[in-house]
Amino acid sequence: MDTKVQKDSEIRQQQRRMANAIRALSMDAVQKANSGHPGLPLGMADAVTALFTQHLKFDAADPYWADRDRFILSAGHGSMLLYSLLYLCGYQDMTIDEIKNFRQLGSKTAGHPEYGYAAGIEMTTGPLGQGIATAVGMALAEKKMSVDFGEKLVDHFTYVVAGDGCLMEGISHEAIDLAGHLGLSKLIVLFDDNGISIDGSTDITTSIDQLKRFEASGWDVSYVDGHDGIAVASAISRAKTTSQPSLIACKTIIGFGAPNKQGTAATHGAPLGEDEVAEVRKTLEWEYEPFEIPDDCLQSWRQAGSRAALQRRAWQDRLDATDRSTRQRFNDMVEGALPQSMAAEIDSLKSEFSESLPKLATRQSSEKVLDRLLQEMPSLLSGSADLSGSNGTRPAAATSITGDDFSGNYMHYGVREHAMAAMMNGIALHGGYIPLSGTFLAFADYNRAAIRLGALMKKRVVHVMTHDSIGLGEDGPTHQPVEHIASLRAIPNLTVFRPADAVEVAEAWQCALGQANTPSVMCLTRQGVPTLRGQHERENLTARGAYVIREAAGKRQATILATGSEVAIAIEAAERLAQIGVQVAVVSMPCWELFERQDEDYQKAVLGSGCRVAIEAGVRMGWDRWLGRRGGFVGMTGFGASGPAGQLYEHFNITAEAVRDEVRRLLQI
Ligand SMILES: Cc1ncc(C[n+]2csc(CCOP(=O)(O)OP(=O)(O)O)c2C)c(N)n1
Ligand SMILES: [Mg+2]
Repeated sequence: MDTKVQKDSEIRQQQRRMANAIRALSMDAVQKANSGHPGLPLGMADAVTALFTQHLKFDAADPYWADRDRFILSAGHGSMLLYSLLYLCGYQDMTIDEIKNFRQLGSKTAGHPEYGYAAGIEMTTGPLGQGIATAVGMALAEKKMSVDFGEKLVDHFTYVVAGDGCLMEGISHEAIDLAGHLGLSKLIVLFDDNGISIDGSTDITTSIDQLKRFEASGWDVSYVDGHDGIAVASAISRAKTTSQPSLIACKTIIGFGAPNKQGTAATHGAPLGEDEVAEVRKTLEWEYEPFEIPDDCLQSWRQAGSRAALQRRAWQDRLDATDRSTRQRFNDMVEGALPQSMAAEIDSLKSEFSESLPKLATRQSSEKVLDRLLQEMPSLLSGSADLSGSNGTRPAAATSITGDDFSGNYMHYGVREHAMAAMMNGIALHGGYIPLSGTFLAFADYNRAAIRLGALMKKRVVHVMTHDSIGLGEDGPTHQPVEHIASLRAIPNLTVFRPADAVEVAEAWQCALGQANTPSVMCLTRQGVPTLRGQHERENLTARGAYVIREAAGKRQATILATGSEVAIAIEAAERLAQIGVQVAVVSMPCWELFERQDEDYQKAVLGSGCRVAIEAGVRMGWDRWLGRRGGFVGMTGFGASGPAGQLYEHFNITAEAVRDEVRRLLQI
């Protein structure tokens, strides 16, 4: 044997043994938990061993190093692959006990990787397709950050492991199309090309040529034997040099090493069984006890985990040597700090609005607010899914990002709401930028999967959703949201804002940007609304969630609760009631979730003890909790219709008269 062949064979043996450590931990953990997915970790062990031991730039001792490569397990069901890697590489959070507690309550090793549970889990995955789309956002953030700060500070790759399922999901198409268009060359996807999903062979559901699909989207593509670590490593080496994002299809056998089950869907999502686990040990010549990793193998892995320690220190030196103001800006952006000037900007906008009393659509006042904020905050990254003008997310201060120039602060996401929302999560997860972007509220369901994940991961992302009711008029029922606000309010850890006027819009932006651990939805009107807050107040009243915007002249007999464009109608109703001697207060409720956080005394004082009527141009669902025992509701009970907005409000009886009559009915007067 010549020396090269001999060396290759030694490397192969060592890499296979390291990969087998992943296989053993994964199958043993799944077996012990008596649930989980061994197929993917067994199948992809060789490929990820090549990635983690030869390419991935990370230091297990400093898992949050800003310039680390990101690794996203888009196929989240294969979570034991990630947990094994983190343990083997020496991440402190991931102990062998955590591995033994796979899928148990309170462990860091949840069924699917959960962001925030352990360092090294870069995002929550499980809903297929989300990982790859989110990774595109991370790669975009990396690219922009490296343009803004230079490659000395920012120069890392984003790696993804995606399976057949992730690539079948429609969201993957939006994401790969945009990644190819922007030429995000530091995005590298390892496709676990095993031809198996839960129902069996993928032959039964697809005959697509993934390489051609990616190629047509502007990607560099290659195809390797996923069990040949050397081939995978060299494919990655090559992928790193291209000017396009890269797909490396790794042909693998699901459940590799399980002699009776490999290559079948039986290994996808069930324990292999004690007998088969014993057979795997024989096949792989892995003679160790469950959860036992021999010292030599563990040491090789730990070395891989600290491979980049010197690189990290050199990076730290470069950061330390950077001029003070750039360094400060870099650190602030990575930490997500807001400039101190933001509060003053919001205050001055509020004061201007209160003085000039504009009659603007809230999407327009939002545009004015964003114009100011984008100038003040280099960390804001705005955008829209092809509705820039409609959403008001592209004010004069915005400049577009293109494939040739990433210095701008505005992303044209194209008509890709699913991927846009996922990418926004990726931008927030990467750190550096605070993403905000828009579409119509009626299409919020397209974003919903990612909004939910963002809420679960506690990331600051602002979804601007305009045309927020029948008030949009002639575009008709397909475009008129009815149930959307209610359904968004149902998502935990999501704040849904529906500001009533320009002043509340400015306040809502301050609230949304001020919450580092919560995504927000900004529901904004297409139609003009009057400015109701004519008296400038420094306090951010929207931060209370709800407040009395018009007090009753005498003893309060009833309370009208309203949001957004219906607050003005509520005030009109209150005035009509006052004319007939009925004293009611009007409460503006721009954000239920923030109101929930107020103490009981405040809530009681705002809601009043008498009867209540709510008005919102949406469905009633959810409102009863604020209405108490005697409550009425004025809103929608079905889909909208096409017609001028004013006529629609009359047609659906969302009027001051309807509110007045409802109050009279409840008060029996
Ligand atoms: C959006 C979504 N739909 C369905 C599922 C349920 N599910 C989990 S894994 C899987 C099959 C995935 O196949 P593949 O990606 O090829 O994984 P492999 O079986 O090769 O490990 C399905 C349908 C999911 N997790 N997310
Ligand atoms: Mg598969």
